[in-house]
Amino acid sequence: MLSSRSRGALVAAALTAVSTPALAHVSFETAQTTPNSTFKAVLRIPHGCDGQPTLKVRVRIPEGIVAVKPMPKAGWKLETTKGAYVRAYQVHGETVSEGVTDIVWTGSLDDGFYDEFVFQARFTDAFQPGATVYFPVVQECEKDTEEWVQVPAAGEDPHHLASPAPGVKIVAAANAPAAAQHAGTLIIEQPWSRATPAGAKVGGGYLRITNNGKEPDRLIGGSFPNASRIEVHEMAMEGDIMRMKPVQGGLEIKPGATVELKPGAGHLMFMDLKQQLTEGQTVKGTLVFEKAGTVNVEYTVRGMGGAAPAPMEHKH
Ligand SMILES: [Cu+2]
Repeated sequence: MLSSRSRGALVAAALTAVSTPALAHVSFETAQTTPNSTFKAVLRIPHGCDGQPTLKVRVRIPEGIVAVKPMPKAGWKLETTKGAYVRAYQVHGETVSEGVTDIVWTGSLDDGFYDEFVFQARFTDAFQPGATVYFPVVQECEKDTEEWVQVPAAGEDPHHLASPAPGVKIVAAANAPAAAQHAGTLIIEQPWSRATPAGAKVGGGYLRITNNGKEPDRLIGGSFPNASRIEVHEMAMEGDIMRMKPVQGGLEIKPGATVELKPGAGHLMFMDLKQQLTEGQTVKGTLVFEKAGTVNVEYTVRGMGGAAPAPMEHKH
């Protein structure tokens, strides 16, 4: 059955030479992720049903997507349905076999307005790079219902569908991340570094550290080949300027917390680098924690990218 909006879209397409139906579809702001990663899904609702306001937005969670947490939205009632998964999944070393299967937001969104509905979800390794995961979405309006549930057949262009389900494409991690490493109560994930320009004296180190213990631990240093030392840096405002500076007494990882060292935030600094870091390289180093002790890590060197913290502006 052709919904009223689809008929409207066909009329619109007939009237205008430049038809961009994809823009009018329900879609995700970011439409790709990697297996075994947590994804922030931002569902975009661009219009109501043929002029009517949207009163409900329902999202069906496909099998293989776990640890779903919708974000509450001011003015909207939020409900979830939970159920058993078809099979069990491993998430951070724990087995999960049930969780959210449906999310429903109830409120009102005028046809003339646009809004976004957010949830967090973990993509398990049930999906391989190249696959697209479709989330059926039903938009209920005063009289009509828009069902964004169509899934393209193999080889079919999803843009040709009238009401495609929004999808998220699975891509391989830029560089296959090393398996999570356990050190005492700490889990260390995805150490990486950035390629450095020729002659650069410093490099950055990034990773994620989770403390599953009951006591805080502190990252106090480490070693890196061809660097005279490692510093743990944080970003801090100095007047109007954001600068990096060494963290006094080491970086605390509180019990239950995950600390992400990343560009533009806290990071490791490899000082007095004597060798350039090149993309694709892996470099072995160590991290030293107050309680967990010395941990061997292997950094994957990624491309220089655009938004690196400016290491040349260092003040030491
Ligand atoms: Cu720094």
